[in-house]
Amino acid sequence: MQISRSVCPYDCPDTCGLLIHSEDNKVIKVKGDPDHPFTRGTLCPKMAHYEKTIHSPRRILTPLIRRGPKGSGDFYPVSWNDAIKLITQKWQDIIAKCGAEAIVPCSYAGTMGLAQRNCGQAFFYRLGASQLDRTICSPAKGYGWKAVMGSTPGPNPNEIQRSDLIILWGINALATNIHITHDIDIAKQRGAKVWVIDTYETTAAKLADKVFITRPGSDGALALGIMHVLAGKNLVDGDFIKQYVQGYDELVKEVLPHYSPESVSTITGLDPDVIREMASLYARANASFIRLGSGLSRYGNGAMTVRTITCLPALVGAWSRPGGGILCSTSSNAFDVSLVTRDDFKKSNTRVVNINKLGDALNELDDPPIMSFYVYHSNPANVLPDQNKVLKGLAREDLFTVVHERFMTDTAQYADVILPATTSVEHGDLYSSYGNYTVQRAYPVIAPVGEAKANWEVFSLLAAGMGFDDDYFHQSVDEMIDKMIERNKGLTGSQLESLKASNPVEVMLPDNYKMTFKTISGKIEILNPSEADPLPRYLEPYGDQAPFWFINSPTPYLLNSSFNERDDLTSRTKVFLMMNPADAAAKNLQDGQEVAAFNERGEVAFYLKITNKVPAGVVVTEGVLWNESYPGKKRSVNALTSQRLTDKANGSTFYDVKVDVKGLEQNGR
Ligand SMILES: Nc1nc2c(c(=O)[nH]1)N[C@H]1C(S)=C(S)[C@@H](COP(=O)(O)OP(=O)(O)OC[C@H]3O[C@@H](n4cnc5c(=O)[nH]c(N)nc54)[C@H](O)[C@@H]3O)O[C@H]1N2
Ligand SMILES: Nc1nc2c(c(=O)[nH]1)N[C@H]1C(S)=C(S)[C@@H](COP(=O)(O)OP(=O)(O)OC[C@H]3O[C@@H](n4cnc5c(=O)[nH]c(N)nc54)[C@H](O)[C@@H]3O)O[C@H]1N2
Ligand code: SF4
Ligand SMILES: [Mo]
Repeated sequence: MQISRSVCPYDCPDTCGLLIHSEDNKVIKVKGDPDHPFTRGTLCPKMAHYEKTIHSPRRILTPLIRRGPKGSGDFYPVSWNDAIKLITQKWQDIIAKCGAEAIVPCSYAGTMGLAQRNCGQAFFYRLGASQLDRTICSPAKGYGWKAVMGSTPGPNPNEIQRSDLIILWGINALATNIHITHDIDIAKQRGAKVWVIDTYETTAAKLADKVFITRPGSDGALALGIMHVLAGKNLVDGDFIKQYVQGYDELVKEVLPHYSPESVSTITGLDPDVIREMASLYARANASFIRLGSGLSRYGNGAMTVRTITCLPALVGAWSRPGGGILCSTSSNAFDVSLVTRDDFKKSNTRVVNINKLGDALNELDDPPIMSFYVYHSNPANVLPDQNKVLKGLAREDLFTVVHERFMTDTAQYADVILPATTSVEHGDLYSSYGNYTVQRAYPVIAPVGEAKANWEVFSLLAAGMGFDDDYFHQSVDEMIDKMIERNKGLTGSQLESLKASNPVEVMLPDNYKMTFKTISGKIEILNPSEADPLPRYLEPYGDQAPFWFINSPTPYLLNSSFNERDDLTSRTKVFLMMNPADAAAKNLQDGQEVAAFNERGEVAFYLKITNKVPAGVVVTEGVLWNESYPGKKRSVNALTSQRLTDKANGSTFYDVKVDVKGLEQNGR
């Protein structure tokens, strides 16, 4: 048996180090790497059995071509040669008739490796295809942070160990960032307190001393209410503000008077005395640390909400002490990804299609209409908002759809051509993280399963088929990774040796990084003159004309729609709709029965779970499952979500959704 180091390729802030145990070209088991500085040898339930994904009987093993009508899932196998020939001929026809912009790529984060994730961009730029604005995740969160902190790096999560008040705000850390629990435990042993601020009592509540339940989309107001009390009672750090903060006086004068605890209470649903208590405990903490999740950024006011919360540590001077601050995300910037994406291949003026609006674009875009859709490491039929529109688009008989996938997802079912994709142990890559500062290189551990090929290999074949002779398309993925490593920023000689050997390497932050504010003024910018709204204020979310907010948050057992191939995991995530007992009683609904959540965009069937963990006026479902897992097997959670965008940065608004709920007769839909 051989043990090889590798990295978890999924879209998760932890980016765990893995030890892959393999024998005879098969992965036998997968363990966490104890030498990884942040994840320290433990894994989540998904990757603890990654071998079940790698060797799943549901893997697609050969290229396939559609035989039945669109969406029927009826395919026959073909050779790679024939598949590539078919695709490139079809594209040449489309380009001749409609121009290359009629071809639209769709990718997001099936793999996070810098080379395999981003290499498709270079190909589609070179082709002159429509560009994709990949803003599905949390660009509004990034925008909010930048508006206050500029390009200041996010703090290392290990700061948590030295904090005495840890606030998990809009993050279910036990699902989406489980390894910070290690740092939280260390802090707790030293007496730290933990708060959870969420829209319902998530599993992370068990880590917390206090749980605060806010109305969806209201957190910006809550932050302003806390600031109102801090300023009013002079609980702020005046010296810090004087030296390091821009715009505190303007905030106090022009904004905070509108956000008394009483007025904020009507927005958030929290008692005014609770808001006062939050402010006084926040001020009293020596080194408060906010770990801000993305949940609250996925609203029509998401960027402004994050911007407002990001101001909080400045008022109490938390940045100046070890363990204090706020972490939105990290970025080591050690590698230059433009070596992979090749922005210089971009043809000027090619149109840009927003990923969140593909539902409309696939059906309605004109001049030229979308005639071909190429999907790789993404599952748009399940993960994009407004599923009914997306599926209607994918069902167009005149749309030529190619899906490069490992499994028969709801997207692959609608393909004209399916190409089999590798898992991360079958290809090489270079990884960095958005939740810590570790970087790592991974080499292939086993040969590709079946005839699977990695993203880079497929783009090389497509480039050859299209007659592109640029040197770029003739290199190997190892050469591309070598180039990124050669041109690294900030790695030492011994770190480079370590990277070569596939060891996890922690990029070091400068000593005074937390107090070096990389903004135009050099200060924390509560007042940012380059913003249309120079000061933060509360904006309302969109909502819908329906009675219940619809929170659709992650489960620990899936990662977006990945891992749906695993019965051992999907059997643990039965698709519940959680509802407060009073709301269920008012609607005469029983625990366990089938219900439908519905709004103007669609209807989805769930099993009802009546629970006090969810407040009145809110319903919750966890996980994005394939359609087959929902009662009725027709639609999944995103049939209810909307294509509307965030206030800034064109982000998704997955949680800014309302629904009504009705009982369903068993099997009587
Ligand atoms: N197990 C697992 N891990 C994952 C993922 C997964 O699907 N499963 N997804 C990965 C990806 S792509 C991402 S981007 C990250 C995202 O991970 P997080 O940053 O944790 O963000 P979300 O999962 O969107 O939402 C987190 C929490 O926000 C809460 N929330 C929703 N609206 C509000 C609000 O208005 N106010 C407050 N205070 N809370 C609110 C939700 O109830 C949820 O508990 O996780 C990654 N990790
Ligand atoms: N309702 C709702 N919807 C959401 C969210 C939510 O919280 N609620 N979260 C949103 C967020 S934050 C995000 S980031 C998006 C994520 O959306 P996506 O990035 O589309 O993520 P996944 O659902 O994980 O789908 C990735 C697919 O890539 C395939 N894959 C994995 N590795 C490879 C590879 O190397 N090559 C190829 N070709 N394929 C590969 C996998 O088999 C999988 O089917 O979803 C969004 N959708
Ligand atoms: S999904 Fe996240 S927690 Fe699980 S192994 Fe991967 S990086 Fe670690
Ligand atoms: Mo995401």
